[in-house]
Amino acid sequence: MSEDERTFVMVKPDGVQRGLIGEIVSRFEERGLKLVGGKFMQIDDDLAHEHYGEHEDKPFFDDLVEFITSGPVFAMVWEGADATRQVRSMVGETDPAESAPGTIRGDFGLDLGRNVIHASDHEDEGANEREIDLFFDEEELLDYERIDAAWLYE
Ligand code: IDP
Repeated sequence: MSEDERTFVMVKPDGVQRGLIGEIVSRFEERGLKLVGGKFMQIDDDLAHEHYGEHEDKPFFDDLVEFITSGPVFAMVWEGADATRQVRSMVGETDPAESAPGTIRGDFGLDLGRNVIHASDHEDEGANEREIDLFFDEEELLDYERIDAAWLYE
């Protein structure tokens, strides 16, 4: 299993407004994942349409675009073994009401339309790379060793 798999994660406007950036970053850091990119930014209409394009025909699409463009988000790239699947398991189900306690959505959310965080879908092949490319330029992703790397992997 590749230890340099990268995945895209974003604290949504509700998570930013509720002061959850630090808590969320801590969870991934403590798990042993490596932060290789981070950007505090405002998503514009075009980027929102591109990022959520697969949901264009859904009844909630307009509300979703309005919400995700409504305030700053914190976009990140995390790296580690099986990163996409591991991050999704830490995030929980799409609906916070269905998410187990201990997951980010299960601990911090109650409503489907305010679920705090986005993470690339591990069941959608290549979604992680597509989303990283959409939000980050290659030179914004940094290559370095975590000092505890030797203790994180056998
Ligand atoms: P995901 O964020 O868990 O990958 P997706 O199915 O890709 O889930 O949906 C993208 C986002 O759209 C969700 O995180 C949620 O904010 C919103 N969403 C999904 N389904 C609904 C719905 O039925 N009503 C309102 N919002 C929804």
